[in-house]
Amino acid sequence: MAFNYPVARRDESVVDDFHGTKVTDPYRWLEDPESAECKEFVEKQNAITQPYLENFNYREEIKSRLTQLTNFPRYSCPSRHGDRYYFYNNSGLQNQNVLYVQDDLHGEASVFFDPNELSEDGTVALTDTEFSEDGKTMSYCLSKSGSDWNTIHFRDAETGRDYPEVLENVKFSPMLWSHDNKGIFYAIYPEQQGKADGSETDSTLYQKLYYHRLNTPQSEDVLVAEFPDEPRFRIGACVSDCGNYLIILPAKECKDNLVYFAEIGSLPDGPQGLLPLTQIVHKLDSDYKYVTNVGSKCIFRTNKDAPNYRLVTIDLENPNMDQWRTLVAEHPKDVLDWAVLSNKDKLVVRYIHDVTSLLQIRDLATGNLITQLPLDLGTVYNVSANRKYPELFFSFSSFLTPGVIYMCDMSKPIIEPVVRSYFEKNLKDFDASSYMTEQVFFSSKDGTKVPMFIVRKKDLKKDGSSPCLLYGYGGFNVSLTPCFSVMRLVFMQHFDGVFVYANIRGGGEYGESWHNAGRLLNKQNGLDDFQAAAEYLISEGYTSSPRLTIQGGSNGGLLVAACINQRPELFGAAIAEVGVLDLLRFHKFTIGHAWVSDYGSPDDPDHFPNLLAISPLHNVKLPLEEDVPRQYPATLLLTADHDDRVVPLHSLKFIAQLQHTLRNHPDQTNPLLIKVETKAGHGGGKPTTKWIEEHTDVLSFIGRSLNIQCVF
Ligand code: X99
Repeated sequence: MAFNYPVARRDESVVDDFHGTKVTDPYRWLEDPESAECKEFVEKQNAITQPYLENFNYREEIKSRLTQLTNFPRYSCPSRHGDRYYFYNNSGLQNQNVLYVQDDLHGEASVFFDPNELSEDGTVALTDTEFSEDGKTMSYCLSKSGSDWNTIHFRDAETGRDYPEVLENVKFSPMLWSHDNKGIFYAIYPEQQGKADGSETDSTLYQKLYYHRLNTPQSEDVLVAEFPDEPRFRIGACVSDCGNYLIILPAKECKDNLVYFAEIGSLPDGPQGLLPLTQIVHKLDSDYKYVTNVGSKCIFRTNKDAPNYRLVTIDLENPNMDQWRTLVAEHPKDVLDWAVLSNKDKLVVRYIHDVTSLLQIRDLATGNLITQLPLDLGTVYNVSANRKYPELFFSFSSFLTPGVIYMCDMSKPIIEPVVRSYFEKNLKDFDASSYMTEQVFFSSKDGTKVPMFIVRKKDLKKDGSSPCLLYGYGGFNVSLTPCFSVMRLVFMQHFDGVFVYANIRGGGEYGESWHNAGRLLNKQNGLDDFQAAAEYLISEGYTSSPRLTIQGGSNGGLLVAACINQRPELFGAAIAEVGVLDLLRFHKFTIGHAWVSDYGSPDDPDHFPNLLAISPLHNVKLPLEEDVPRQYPATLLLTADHDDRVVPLHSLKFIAQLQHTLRNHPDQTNPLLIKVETKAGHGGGKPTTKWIEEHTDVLSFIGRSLNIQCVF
């Protein structure tokens, strides 16, 4: 099939000089999403991609099967505020989860907040809620079209009525009630010139922390903390469990933060201006998260001198580092992922152990282990705990388990999880018992053992004939732990496919050292791991190159795109979603400047050569080696017009470069396509209809490109 790709103008006059190396950027004009030329480019690309995706023979079957399998009720953990319990539910195909309220855990639940009423197409999402201490008021964030921009609103929990004020310019903000129930601390960015709906690319700088009094206009809000000398700081914060302290945790990049605190408990009328801050962590060299406190003694989770993380007690009245006390020491192998307080004095601690969750209950005073809860292999992905109440809820899921909510009574002498609800025990026409998950540890290029999950039919023929979907991320200390996905079930059942998660370096699966081994000048290690994962799957007969698809999003989109440049012959198809693909310009747009902790900075002469060597946009070349006909795998890029996390220009410039390089290459019969979704962003808040549509596209692309005979 010949593809008549749109011709994109190349402006060879745009040349940057990086430390003496000249780099041409011919598609700089694609960086302006408002220009007519850029809009026309997007339209023309969508116009060739859409028919390709729609003309797959099994598209309708795929879509109806995805819809059918998605249609089961899903719940969140309940949480108690005041005298009532709140939880989210999705009846199956609702675009957005609905927040319900009930008077007791067994009582009738009624709708408290239904985001589906906020828009016809489900593109307005409820992204965060916080209740005041007395449970009387809920503050909540709304975001439109998947943007990171939010507005904050307030609702009276008893009457269900909203307060009049709306807080604007909110992004990456905490939302923290003062314990007098009178208002919240939250963070804003300065008003932007021009558009500020998530379709713009302006750098996000100069965040400030404010205090807002309930039932007053935003214009009267009080500035409580700012760092004018540090424009890149994002101001994380917590109000301590006792209500006495505001703990401020500024971060410049995607790792490491400082710690400051201010006393707020003794301010009778709330903050009146900038709070006097006491700094207790002075260097940006480790992560610190507030867990809880007893008086002035605060417990933090940190990787300071503990790459697998530990819990440390810091006395705010005597905060010198030599006075810090370890409460729970670092485990030699398992990563202490988070800790929360439940029922006065019980710490609930999640560890990552060989990429699955362990859940432990520990004593607040000593840190000693009380019990480890029995769990299947999978992920504890959500917990609801409260220091004031004995109920603990947590949710569990895995590759073949849609979800389970457990409850524990933490006041009992023996703590045992009891199932509160299964999302679904029997998925329609899907026999989970004929599938299995195995974890293997393959050797990467440098001999490092890398874990990977392989999910497959028990009676898989290991003759290389199976389609395989290999997924990775590999960055930012993020761990890919088992989770449930209807798209992957459809791939396994109807494409006779194997689904794989590769836990490559750069992630957080084995703590800071695993992250460090795949970031900055080590970034290539993660790419090598992913390619070694593919080679393992092929050599063990799980699949073969023409049947193998690689997929990743965001940093994982970079992974996929870099891998097709480096090993085009190794993969049959590639799907790079919302990827970071221009590693010489990423830091100039929205929050991109925060990613230099993983990528390094193009402005740094030590990092520039590494970025140039990896950057997908700068490494597209004709795959001609040893006179063997070669081509790029069938490639689909996905992005969206309101993605203000990774702006769409990355994908636009990369597809232009791919098509330019390969359009006249006679061996390139595989398609090189992009789809730009509208009224959508980086992924958060995406309505169910759009997820189903997107997964239909992904499966149709794989099916059609790899010529898969689906079984329905
Ligand atoms: C970020 O860029 C972080 C963005 N972010 C915040 C939030 O800084 O989402 C923040 C503060 C408070 C609330 C919510 C947020 N991240 C997160 C990286 C990966 C991450 C990201 O999105 F570290 F996990 N990337 C996109 C990195 C490259 C591609």
